[in-house]
Amino acid sequence: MSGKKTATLVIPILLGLLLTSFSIVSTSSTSKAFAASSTLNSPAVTSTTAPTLRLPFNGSFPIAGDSYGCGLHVDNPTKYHDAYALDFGTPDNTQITAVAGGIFHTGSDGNIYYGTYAWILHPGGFVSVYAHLMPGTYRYTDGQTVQQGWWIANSGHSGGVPSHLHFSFRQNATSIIDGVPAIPEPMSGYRGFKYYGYTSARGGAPNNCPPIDLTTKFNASNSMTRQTLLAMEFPLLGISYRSGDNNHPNINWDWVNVQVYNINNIQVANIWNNNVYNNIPGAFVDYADLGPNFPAGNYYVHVRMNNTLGQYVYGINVVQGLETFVLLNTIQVGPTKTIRAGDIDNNNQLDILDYNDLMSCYGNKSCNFHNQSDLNRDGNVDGVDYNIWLRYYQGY
Ligand SMILES: [Ca+2]
Ligand SMILES: [Ca+2]
Ligand SMILES: [Zn+2]
Repeated sequence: MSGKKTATLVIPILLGLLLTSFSIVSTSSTSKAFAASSTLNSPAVTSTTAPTLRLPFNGSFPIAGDSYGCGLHVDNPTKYHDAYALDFGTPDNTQITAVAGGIFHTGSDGNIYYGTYAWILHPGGFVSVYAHLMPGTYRYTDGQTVQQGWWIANSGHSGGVPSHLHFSFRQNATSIIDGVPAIPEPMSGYRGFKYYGYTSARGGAPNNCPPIDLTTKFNASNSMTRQTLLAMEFPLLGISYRSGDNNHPNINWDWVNVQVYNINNIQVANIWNNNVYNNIPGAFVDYADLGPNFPAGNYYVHVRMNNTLGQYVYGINVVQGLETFVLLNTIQVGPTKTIRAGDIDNNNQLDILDYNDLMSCYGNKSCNFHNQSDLNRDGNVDGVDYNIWLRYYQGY
């Protein structure tokens, strides 16, 4: 797709930002061929016990409006481990059911504001929590084994709250008082219940806290697929809900390649996918499907999106049948991974050739790389894109 390029430096006169130095890098032409379909090599490892979750009730209910991720379900590991808690709008005395099999426990709080609650310890170090239950409706006693979908208690409004079910899920847990928050998705096949808000896994940033969707109902008898997902958010400079940024990119999707490696450095998945811009996190979002039988364990990935440099992310604990969040770097610049776009010729190097490509399009001149050079995706290649490119080039 791209022809040979010459390393000619076009000097811009723009906006007071100056290029300080360039190292001239010679590049060989690389193939830009990519497939739109997913491919997955079967990992030669046996499957492990892990939850594929079912919604914690019978019937069909929406998310409740009385709490939302922007502050109420705080990501505080010493407190509730409830960063990804969900509130469901269940009227009093709705049948509450086990999201997966395990050992049933009861509880009633003094100071954790759960009211009457139940929790279940699941195989593999998972705990599910069901709070604000109707007192006196437990159907099992401490230590009894329950299976997925069994009716464990009735919903209520204990703990001084409006009627709803507060549900949370934790991993690396042995009881109600330890573990870390886990995203309870997919659950009855659903994902994307809501944006979980103010959590470290999503950058810890205040977000725009949009009104929550109170109308979509989630049906517990929806078919459950045993699907293991890698969730990723790709934030790009100049594109977000923040003022001054473009929140309506004119090309609102892009391709992503995710290569998954096990601890022996063997590639176990190589997935080509599309991400889509979502203006709630203000980032391009992708869910890469690892298939139905992907073994739980520790992996690392190499992630690359069109126009961005590939990067490695280590220490990803994949749970079979759940969504695992691959921490890239969300809306705020964080101490972790940083997306670096601006690789306009898409050869996985950020250098003078990309700069020249952008300059060849500058001012919407006729060129070969207009869309790739329009870094904030507003249709124009101008000083905004030039400045964004410089920030990427300099590593912000
Ligand atoms: Ca390049
Ligand atoms: Ca632009
Ligand atoms: Zn809640």
